[in-house]
Amino acid sequence: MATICEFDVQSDSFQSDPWKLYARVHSEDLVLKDRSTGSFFLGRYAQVHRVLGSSLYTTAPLAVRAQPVLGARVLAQMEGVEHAVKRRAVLSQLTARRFREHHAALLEQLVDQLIQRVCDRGSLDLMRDFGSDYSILATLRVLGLPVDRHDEVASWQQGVTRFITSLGMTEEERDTAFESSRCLIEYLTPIVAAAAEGFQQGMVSQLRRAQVDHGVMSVQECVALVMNLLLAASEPADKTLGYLFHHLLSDPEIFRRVSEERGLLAAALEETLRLTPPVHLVPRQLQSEDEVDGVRLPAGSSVFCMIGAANRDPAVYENPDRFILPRQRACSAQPGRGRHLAFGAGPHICVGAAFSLMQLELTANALIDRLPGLRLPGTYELRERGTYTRGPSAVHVEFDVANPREAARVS
Ligand code: 2IO
Repeated sequence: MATICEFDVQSDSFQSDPWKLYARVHSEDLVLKDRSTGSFFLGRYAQVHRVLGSSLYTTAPLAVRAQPVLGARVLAQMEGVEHAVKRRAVLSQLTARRFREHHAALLEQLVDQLIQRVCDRGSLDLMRDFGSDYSILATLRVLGLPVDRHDEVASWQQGVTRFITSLGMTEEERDTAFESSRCLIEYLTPIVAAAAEGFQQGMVSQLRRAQVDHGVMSVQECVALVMNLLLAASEPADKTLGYLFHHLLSDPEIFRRVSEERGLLAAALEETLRLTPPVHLVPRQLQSEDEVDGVRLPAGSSVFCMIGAANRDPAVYENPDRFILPRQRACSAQPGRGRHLAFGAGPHICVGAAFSLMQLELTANALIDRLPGLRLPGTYELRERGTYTRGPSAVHVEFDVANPREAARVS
């Protein structure tokens, strides 16, 4: 039987090191309850897997978190036929074939361009000098959106994401988020409206022309969907890449194996997502009273799934805090067969999961190729930030520069 334990989700101690409390959730079988909001936080794998797969727990929180800043409902708020049809429209744009034929070469080019800027330096911060531009530019390219105003788009996108992933905001922060939202909607609306015309190939055009229900989506619905994709694709991308290289380079033997046998990268990515998922919290609302391992949760409760905790559940993963390559899948008796929950689970499982893995694998491969002798500096220590979404604040790396002058001239 689990025990309720009160905590403060906004406290410095939780935000600076959630892992400590996650471990206690498992060792003491705790259901956490936030002191100021009364929201419940569940962290055991089986609990999270069940909540995400159960219609008792709805995505109603997104009506307050996402809809106001996106201007219409996001995919995860939809159900039944509407959900199936729109999800399929998005999925049809995110296949392995489309990746190979439409996106792989462009993404290679983008990574090349971004590395060009730094490859004569011998050291860089993967987050600041690569990841932040990469995550927005790669997303814009995949969506077929213009890249010329990427800095503004990135900052609007961040404002909107901050609202969606907030755990309490000041009046001023809310105003900034809504201002970002207005700017992003104003920027995207004419692009989306024009996208249906002609025979344009980009993903936004394809979505705009997709037949949903008995017609096409309204411009507003399509803008919301594009914003949904924009932030869901870019917010976790640099964080996952940063963590991947942190884990690989922290153990030079693992990095050597992966560099020599690139087939291992896919497993390294999965293990990265398990051990350090970029999205830590997934919100749900309980429709009618429920019991979780003996603890009664009242109808209407706000419930957060703690992905970072569930992914380290010792009942599912041996040595859960270690990066193990390749990690054997947990026994098949487990719900979800022990697949990590970084992409969620159930009907709203991440629609971009497979595509993002292809994209990140390509990117990691290119980085390893273009930055020979990649390693962490002697004084390296991982620092992270974020509670709802979480990532490294910096990943400083060093690499060999064969002929610095030559490299400088080329760039
Ligand atoms: C956009 C939190 C970055 C999603 C969200 C309102 C819905 C959904 C997620 C992820 C990541 C974002 N939720 N992506 O947790 O699309």
